Amino acid sequence: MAQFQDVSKQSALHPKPAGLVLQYGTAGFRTNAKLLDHIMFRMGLLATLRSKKTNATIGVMVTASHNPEEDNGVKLVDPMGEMVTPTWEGYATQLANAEQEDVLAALKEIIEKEAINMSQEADVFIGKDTRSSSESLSKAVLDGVSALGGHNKDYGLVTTPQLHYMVRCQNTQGKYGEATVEGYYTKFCHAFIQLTKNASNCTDDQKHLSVDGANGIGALKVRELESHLKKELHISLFNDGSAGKLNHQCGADFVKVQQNPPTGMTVNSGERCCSFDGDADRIVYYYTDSEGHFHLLDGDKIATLISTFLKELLTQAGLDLEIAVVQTAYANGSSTNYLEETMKVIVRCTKTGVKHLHHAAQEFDIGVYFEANGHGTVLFSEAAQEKVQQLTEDSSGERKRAALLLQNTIDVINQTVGDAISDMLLIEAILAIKGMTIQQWDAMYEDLPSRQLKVKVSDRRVIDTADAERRAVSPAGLQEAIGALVRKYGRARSFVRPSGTEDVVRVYAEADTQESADALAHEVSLAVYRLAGGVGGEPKPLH
Ligand code: 16G
Ligand code: MG
Repeated sequence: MAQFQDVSKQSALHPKPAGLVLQYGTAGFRTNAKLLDHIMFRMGLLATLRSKKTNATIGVMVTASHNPEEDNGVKLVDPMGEMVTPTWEGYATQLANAEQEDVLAALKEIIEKEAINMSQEADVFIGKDTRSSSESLSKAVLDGVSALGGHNKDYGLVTTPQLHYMVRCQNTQGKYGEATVEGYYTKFCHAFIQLTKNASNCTDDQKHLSVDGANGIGALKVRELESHLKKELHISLFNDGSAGKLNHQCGADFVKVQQNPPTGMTVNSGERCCSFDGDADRIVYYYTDSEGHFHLLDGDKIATLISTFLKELLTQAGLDLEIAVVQTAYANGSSTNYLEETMKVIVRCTKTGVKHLHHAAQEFDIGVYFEANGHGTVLFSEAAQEKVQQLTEDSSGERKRAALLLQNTIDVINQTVGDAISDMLLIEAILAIKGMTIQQWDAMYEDLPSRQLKVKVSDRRVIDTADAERRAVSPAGLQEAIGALVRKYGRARSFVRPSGTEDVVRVYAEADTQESADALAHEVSLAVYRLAGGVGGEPKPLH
């Protein structure tokens, strides 16, 4: 077929470095940008096949999120705006690793296995972050799409969640919103303004928020967003990309891991601040108190605020809907305890990675999911959304008010994936409606001090975990060693897991004091080093 000749010709222009092996991991492919040209081309091919297979628009996002500027990456987005399925992740890895002369065979194998009708039309949406390498890498994706005769729409610079949103809008014939950047702002800002209308005694001071844009795409998009907010939110934007380097000592990942404010930002005592990550799918909040202490409000605190708000609204609306919070092993023990014991909501724990949380959240009427690192959103089942909609029509008084608030809350949330912009609008609306300060929000529960470290080992796959990564089942003796160390400290917990994005083993520890959490993390790191084949001379845990 002529189609395949084009693939061969184009593929030769995007050669694979011989012997290079990469894996479609938790967040797609991610590595140094110089190694990714052939991957991008091939993901253009694969997205086109996926589109033919599903008879729907597929998304391809070029970004390496919070990684350094030199890296890049790519992720496929399925028709409803969710992560691509595990089977296709497998195809992505196979196609990416086929040697140059085997690309066509690898492609045909997928076509055959999936019984793809090649005369079916294909549509692919493409987006990219602000990295200097993103421009040419996204062109390579476009080459892949056109080599198989697919149509494309290039959104250019967008956040990852914006691209997910576009894909969903397109495949639901506008039911979810309009598949344009303007449509995105219109939908979310309209819902935000409807929500904050109810916050009559919110002062101008309370409407102020400092945002750290991580010198990335989120900063550009916050600028665009501002004009749609009608002064309901006053944003001071820092790390807007004009001077600093992407993700360098700033952004949500830096703030969460270092437990410090970003550089490049003025953090006035008591003021509400937040940080986005490099592709704006994560957000964390923080402030410093009058003594200069830093207070982080991470994904766990965000999930707690949102689920409390939703639960109150459900009670006021008299709606009997099941609400659950989905977390990972990284969730602070205090948050889990508070949610279960005080809030009385169902709590589920899944493996790290958005797709696992998303999947678990789909099992409830309302599933609030957040990773401690600030990635998260809320999913509402079709039935739940219909019940809320019905109630806005059938009720009056307090019940109607609650139903309307619920409906606007549904509309301010990007249900496709965690979204820093949409999460920020939701959090700001909740604080305004409840007349709550960031200090009051922070005081809902007190985090247990925690520490995260990473250890280099010769092969991190020797670590195998169970029970949503909370227990190490191999290598032999490691879990026992962790257990013995944990017992030395008060209210302590620790687990280890191989990273899905870096060649390291991650260590997490929490305990009743920072000193204990630090000591425990250090001791567990040494145990990993000893039992799992640590490398690099003197065992030195890396931050
Ligand atoms: C990726 C995941 C994130 C997870 C992180 C863990 C997605 C979209 N992103 O960034 O959810 O927390 O990996 O990284 O799934 P790690 O395996 O290196 O600890
Ligand atoms: Mg990200």
